[in-house]
Amino acid sequence: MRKLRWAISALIVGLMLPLTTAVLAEGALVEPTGRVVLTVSGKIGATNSGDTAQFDMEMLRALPAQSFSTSTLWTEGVHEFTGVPLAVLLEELGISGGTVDAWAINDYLAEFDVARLEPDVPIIAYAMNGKPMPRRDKGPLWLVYPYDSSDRYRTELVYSRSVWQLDRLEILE
Ligand SMILES: Nc1nc2c(c(=O)[nH]1)N[C@H]1C(S)=C(S)[C@@H](COP(=O)(O)O)O[C@H]1N2
Ligand SMILES: [Mo]
Repeated sequence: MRKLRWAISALIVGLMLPLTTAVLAEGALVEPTGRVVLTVSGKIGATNSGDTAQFDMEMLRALPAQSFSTSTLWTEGVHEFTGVPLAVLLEELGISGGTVDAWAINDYLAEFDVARLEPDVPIIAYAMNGKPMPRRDKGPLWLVYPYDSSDRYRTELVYSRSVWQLDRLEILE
């Protein structure tokens, strides 16, 4: 009985661990130690650098990850993409509504309505086939949808939101 209870507690803790991420330490965002790949600004509830939240790869990898395999308009064949769902990252920062502007290195911009985001889609992909993506292959961060899984992911709007070389998110009202 003791053992069973211990096993159940261990199971519960095990299930909860992925929810309490290593990124938020006691409600405060940890600081990046590696190269900053993503900066979130605007109406955010957690910061680690002035008014912004900065992420290095390690911090992104510490968040709950999602993977799927799909072809894309911009790559050959089917590849596995891994990343943190945009909705998950926003939730970590205490963002539950408003608009998100996603900016690329070249100042390309796409807009998202937070309330209409799916929980797992799109992902901020940081790996393709388990490997980091260099800039020339649309990395290091690329907003990717599972295009092959449904025709609702094969629309011009979704394509236009597939921001590669993503480096900034701005949270607006
Ligand atoms: N960084 C970045 N991502 C981007 C774009 C861009 O110009 N820069 N174009 C978007 C748009 S509007 C579409 S339809 C698709 C396809 O762009 P393409 O016409 O260059 O293939 O990528 C999207 N992601
Ligand atoms: Mo487009």
